[in-house]
Amino acid sequence: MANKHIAGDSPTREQTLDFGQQAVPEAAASAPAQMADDMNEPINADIEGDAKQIADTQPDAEHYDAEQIQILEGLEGVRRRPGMYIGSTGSKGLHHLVYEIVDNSIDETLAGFCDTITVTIHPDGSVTITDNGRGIPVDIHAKTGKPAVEAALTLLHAGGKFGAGGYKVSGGLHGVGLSVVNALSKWLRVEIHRDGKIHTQNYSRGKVTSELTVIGETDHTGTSVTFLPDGQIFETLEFSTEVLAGRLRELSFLNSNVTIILADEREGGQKFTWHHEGGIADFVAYINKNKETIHPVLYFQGEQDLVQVEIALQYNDGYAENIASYTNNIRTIEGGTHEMGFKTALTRVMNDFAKKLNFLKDKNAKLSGDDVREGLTAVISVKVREPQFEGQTKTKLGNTEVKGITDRILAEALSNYLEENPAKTKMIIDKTVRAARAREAARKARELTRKQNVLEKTSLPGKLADCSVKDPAFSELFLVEGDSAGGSAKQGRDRRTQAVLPLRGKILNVEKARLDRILSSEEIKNMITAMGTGISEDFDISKARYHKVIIMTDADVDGAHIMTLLLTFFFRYMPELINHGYVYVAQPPLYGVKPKRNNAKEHFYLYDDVQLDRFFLDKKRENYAIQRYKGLGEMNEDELWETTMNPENRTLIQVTIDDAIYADEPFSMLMGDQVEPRRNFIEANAKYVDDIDI
Ligand code: 0RA
Repeated sequence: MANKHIAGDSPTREQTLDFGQQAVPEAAASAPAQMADDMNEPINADIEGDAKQIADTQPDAEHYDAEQIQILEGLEGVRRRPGMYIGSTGSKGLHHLVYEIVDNSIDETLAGFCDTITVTIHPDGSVTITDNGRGIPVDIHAKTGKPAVEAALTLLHAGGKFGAGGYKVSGGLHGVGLSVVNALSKWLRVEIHRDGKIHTQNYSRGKVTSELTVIGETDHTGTSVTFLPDGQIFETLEFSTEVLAGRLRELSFLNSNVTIILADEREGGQKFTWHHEGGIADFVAYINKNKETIHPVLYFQGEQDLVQVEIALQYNDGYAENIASYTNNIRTIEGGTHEMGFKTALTRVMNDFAKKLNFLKDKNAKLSGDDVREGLTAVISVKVREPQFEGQTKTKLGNTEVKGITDRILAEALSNYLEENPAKTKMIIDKTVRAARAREAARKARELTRKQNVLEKTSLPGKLADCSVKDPAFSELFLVEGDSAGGSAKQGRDRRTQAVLPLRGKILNVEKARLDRILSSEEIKNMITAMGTGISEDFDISKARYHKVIIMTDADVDGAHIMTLLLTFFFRYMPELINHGYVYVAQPPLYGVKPKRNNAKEHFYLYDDVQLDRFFLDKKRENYAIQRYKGLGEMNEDELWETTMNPENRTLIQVTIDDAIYADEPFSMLMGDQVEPRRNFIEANAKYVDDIDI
């Protein structure tokens, strides 16, 4: 499974089909996708805060590092280096501000004091987060002599509830969230209902602009924070309902006792309410909603040594594995000890039952981990007091004790369930045994392909027009829809660096076939051989013959379909190719525009209607000849080169996987059996298509 995640800002959602693609200028596109942003860099929040403390710790050259200087400088440091605290100053960082405040409210939920959180996007671009928790304390904080709320909002170290027990949610910022949001806001207003009174205070760019004041009486408790992100800091100030909804919905699944409301008060904005009594069991049902499932969602929970474990799982009749794990509500993309415990227990229990029920005739036969996870959708959510996050993107749980605890809790509960539900157990075990057989067949098929390649030595497919340079870093492979466009591409390309492989018609729908059948498809075999990487378990990124694989299809429904099929194939069987930033989508223009006057040499290529309208803002339409391209095949080789292939002019969209479980959604939706969601999705996303004929 695609389990890695490429950092960076949210993709421009307007661009073609939404798989989390990013339009990148060519210069940026040639660098490998940047992994791991620095938002998870540990910020040493345990330093008790002030200059004195740091001075006491004998600052040698090594310890007196940038982070400590940041804390000395306080919120000025946050404003100077915002990326260190919120990852980026683009769209992703902007939305992170909201999550920081919401995390504090969720802490109140986890502590048992808050059951409703409302996020409101106002027309002026500010956002309010309201909760009905205890309210941020307003009494004077002994150490600083300031009201606790003011300390929390103006001192970098003072935000969290350190030592207060409970499970801290904020993974990246260790409770400094409130002050960081304050530092990065043009203005911020906090309103606290507590001890029968309404208290309020205002700030600007991290500094107090009005003292804490009582403005009225109240009969309830809670906190409301309103802030306007600072235009001096952020490149974009526009909140996306879709992006916020994704995280808030996720939080409502992970915390079954809270109701989360998102109200977009901007023009045409919508209002959403999420409450999932079923928690992560509902989450699994949601992920599987477009799939044929073979039993109801199973939900297990347990606690040991203050580690709380919740697991929900359900098999569907497909072949993909979808496991999402969380620690203290933070998605652990890289997995870790909770996932390891889950997988170990699942494999062991399934093997026990397969043996006991005589499904494994051969005494030595065994189900592998992949076998028991085929078609499995699972969500694992653990709550840990002192989470240790490791790995490249600090999204891998490191606490060793969690492995055994998760293993024990799942093994016991799952065994009980299987014991008590023999009919369902038979269906599940039968599926895993069939997976094992198919995997064996696929292994043989792969071996055969490999042997054939070795035997045939000149193994590159005949349809491939290869490039002459051998360095993959400078080599590009165009996968082109249809033989006619493929012909033009072969003629028009830069033969030194650009290879072309035409693909005829529609490639096999990999969502509905297992690897052995997929490997019998000629188009797919050609592609794998041309790429050089191998596939699935044999995949080896270091063997990639091209560091850019560019899908070039028409901007119509057929083209979108072929593109989806190809992306699905990469996503399922070569996810590393996407994670390394090697996969791109070419953007052929929709219009060619030329001045009508004689001898006019210049011409312009425009990629959508918006660009066309902009082009004519200061020009007269009647002076220009506008050509609307219907497909790649309609362009001659020079046009195809100029508009779509020439690195100096072209626009490529880099394909990224922001989040595997959600990335999976459009794939199964488009490729799966149910027609209705597919049509809705295409209609919603393929805006540029005139003639939708689904
Ligand atoms: C510190 C201590 C307590 C609550 C909070 C902070 C708190 C912070 C935020 C931020 C948004 N909503 C919030 N709600 C609460 C505990 C106070 C007590 O013991 O009564």
